[in-house]
Amino acid sequence: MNNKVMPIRKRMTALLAAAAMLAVLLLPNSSSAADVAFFEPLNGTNPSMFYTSDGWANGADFGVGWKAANQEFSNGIMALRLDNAGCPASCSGKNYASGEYATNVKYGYGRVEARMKAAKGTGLVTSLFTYSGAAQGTSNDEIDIEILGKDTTKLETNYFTNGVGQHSTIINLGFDASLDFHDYAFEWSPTYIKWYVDGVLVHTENGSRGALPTSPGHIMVNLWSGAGPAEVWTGKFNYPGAPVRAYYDWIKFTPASELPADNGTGLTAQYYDNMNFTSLMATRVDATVNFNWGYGAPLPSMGADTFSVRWTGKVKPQYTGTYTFHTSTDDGVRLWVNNQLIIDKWVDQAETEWSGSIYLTAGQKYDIKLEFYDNTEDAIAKLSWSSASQPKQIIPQNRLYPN
Ligand SMILES: [Ca+2]
Ligand SMILES: [Ca+2]
Ligand SMILES: [Ca+2]
Repeated sequence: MNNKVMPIRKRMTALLAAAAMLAVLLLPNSSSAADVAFFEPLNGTNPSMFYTSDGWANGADFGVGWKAANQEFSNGIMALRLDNAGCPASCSGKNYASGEYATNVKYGYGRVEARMKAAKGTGLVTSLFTYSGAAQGTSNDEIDIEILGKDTTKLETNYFTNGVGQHSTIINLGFDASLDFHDYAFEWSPTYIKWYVDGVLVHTENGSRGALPTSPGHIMVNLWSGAGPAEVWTGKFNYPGAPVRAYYDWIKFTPASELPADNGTGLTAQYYDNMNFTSLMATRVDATVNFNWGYGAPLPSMGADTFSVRWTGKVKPQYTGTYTFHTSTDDGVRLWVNNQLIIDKWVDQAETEWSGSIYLTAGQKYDIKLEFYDNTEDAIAKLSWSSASQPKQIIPQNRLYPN
């Protein structure tokens, strides 16, 4: 993609202009960086931590004005709604209105994550990003995840350092981000930015394309339509006649101090051509266990039925407490954590979720072993976790170790 238009920067430049008179109102006490983990479940507005953009607009690249009324909460999900109600008169002069939500304070090095479902439609952008604003003597720093509505099977990564961008990369997701919720994350350190989708590392920047950001940023999400110069990038938005929405289940931040010092790479996977762990065909490292092979075979060298897979290695939890591990498999499954068998459903079954719980201590590595077989037809194997502190998600690569 020849995406050399960088509407975010322009938007933010415009934001700065607006902020000149609105900063006190919009971004109270926003100058200090936070190094505190949070998990925001998005059950409702949380003004102690987040602000909702309201009553202003960005620059010419944006077809929307921000309105608090365009943020909705229902059943633990936040929707940002793009519509044309009252526009342009009550939409800051724009043809459309939409929603934006951002942390009150800035966050430094660490991992920014959200579970979200993107809006589909040419011209739309669904985002998760950090934004520093200008500091004394510098311009904006920014790290982006953007899903363009014109092709929701792709993700665009980007970063800006002192206002300098041109670091865009297009990632093929392998799914349609507008159909289901998925986990999106980026991890920011002095030496790299790593982007993750459903826990799997999909892109790394190490500064070779230009210095990495150094300024802490607000963690932000928004839905907007491109306008003017941005249409080269977003495509031209035509309002479909009804509101469109981007959905967010949760937003999470983990400071670098609470991330694994040794980022995990996944689990060791042994693929067997029989259901009983005989006839080993391949050994490899799988970043996560999140497979739906359908009626197909996991490897070209194997049959599509009567096979088994054993994943082994270590898992390192972020939190101390009782973790629940969830398997979703077709067919049989057994899971050991810390050498305790916590799921034992070694039977033919259509895709079924099972769970088992165990108490774990943050930062410790525990043995984990997952066994799986497919008899006939569909073959599915997924491994998730959850806890009081941990939103349910596919166990991410950075917390799995092959040995
Ligand atoms: Ca939620
Ligand atoms: Ca099969
Ligand atoms: Ca099956």
